[in-house]
Amino acid sequence: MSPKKVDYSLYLVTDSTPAILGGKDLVSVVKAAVEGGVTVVQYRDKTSDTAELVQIAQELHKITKPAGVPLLINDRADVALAAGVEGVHVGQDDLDLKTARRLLGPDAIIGVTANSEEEALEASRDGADYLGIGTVYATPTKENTKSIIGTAGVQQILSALAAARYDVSTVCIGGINASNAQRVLYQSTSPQKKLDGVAVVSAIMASSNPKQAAEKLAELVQTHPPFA
Ligand code: TZP
Ligand code: MG
Repeated sequence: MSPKKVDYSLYLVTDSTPAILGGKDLVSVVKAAVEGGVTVVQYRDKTSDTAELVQIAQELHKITKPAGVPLLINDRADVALAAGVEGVHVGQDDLDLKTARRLLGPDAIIGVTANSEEEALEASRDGADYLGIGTVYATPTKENTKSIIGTAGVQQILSALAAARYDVSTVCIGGINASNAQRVLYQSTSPQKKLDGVAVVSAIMASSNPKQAAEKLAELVQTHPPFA
């Protein structure tokens, strides 16, 4: 699949749990984050029922769409379809990529979580638009993750994708914040293939000032030192 024109540089994954969101309102936080410069939003909500998911996705879409920011739904292609958003993000244990593609069509943005070279190569071969590579660093936001691969693991996956000549887009996720975002981008990049961006949950969703947090991260990812 040829790459779609999507800016993955600052990818926000939402979290509605009190531990992250605190007393804040999800829609207001996403609005602030979009104003601050996030380039993709993934609506990730493990507790709402289907009707609520569709309704909240539609609310979020009213914010993201005018800003030109793609909205993707975690796990649920049916919700993405019902809400009319741009795509879906699936993990290894979710709906398989080929089925998601059949449901959503060639123009949808479909991302897949990849923890290893094998998972990354398989998802790329099957037509993922982007890969969410991780977990980079251990994080309380998602405790039941598979192995922590560090930036060296991300780099190894990028090298394997380059060797196989896949031009799939890539972001990495897990424990990324303003103090390590540039280091993650720098250390993860392989000589043959660069990361397209970083994905964060708590660095924006748990912030008392999500707009400012997004602005800071956007500046960091856009100004990280250029490298070959
Ligand atoms: N997938 C791998 S780690 C993670 C997800 C959804 C959570 C990342 O959260 P944070 O707060 O950015 O570390
Ligand atoms: Mg999932």
